[in-house]
Amino acid sequence: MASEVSEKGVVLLGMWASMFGMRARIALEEKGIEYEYREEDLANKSETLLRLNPVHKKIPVLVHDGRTVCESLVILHYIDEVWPAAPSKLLPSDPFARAHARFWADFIDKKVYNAGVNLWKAKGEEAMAEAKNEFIEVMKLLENELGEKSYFGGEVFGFLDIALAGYVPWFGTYELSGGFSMEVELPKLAGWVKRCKERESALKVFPDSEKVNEFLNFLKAKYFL
Ligand code: GS8
Repeated sequence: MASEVSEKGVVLLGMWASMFGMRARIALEEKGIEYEYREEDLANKSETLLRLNPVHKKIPVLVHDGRTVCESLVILHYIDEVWPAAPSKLLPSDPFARAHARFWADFIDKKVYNAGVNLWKAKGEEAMAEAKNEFIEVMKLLENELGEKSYFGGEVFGFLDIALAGYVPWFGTYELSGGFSMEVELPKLAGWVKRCKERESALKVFPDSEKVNEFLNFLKAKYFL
């Protein structure tokens, strides 16, 4: 793949459909940081990826002035600490509020991904009903956390918003797989999704929903059949 990563500036190794990669890209876009984006073929990982993330061998990988940061939430923290002012902090300044945002981001990592995969994999009415209920239950907890706020960060589209935003392009696949509507089941969260999709960062980063559906069908054929 591409040439060596330069010693100066910001480079992100990602994959267009990855919720984790999208988190990092949205954070960079929200902060208005100039960066070079390198698309990885995960079926044929670049030497650069294997060298820069030898532990997990996964994207996203952020390289800043020749130094590497791995893991999407760690990358979000790093971006927020290095570029705190532009245009606002992603994490709240109050330690309690910060711990609270981290708790829910951790909840997303522990619960949302698996609940989504279970929906894609479920076969038969009973398994599907169970997966659907589990997914909605998990998302209801997030919806309660959102409450009446515009964003999880209040008026600021912050750390937790970005942690969940990576999943937004996939929500349509969960709805299609489970035969439910987020608008009906999770109306406040559906409002958040709408606001999220309208953001400039999302318009730049989110792939087309049709392309995501096609990619899911490819994954299903490869892994779930
Ligand atoms: C997860 C990254 C990940 O799973 C994070 O950054 O938050 N906890 C990590 N990346 C996937 C692509 S998205 O499904 C990946 O790089 N997979 C390659 C592989 O597993 O070989």
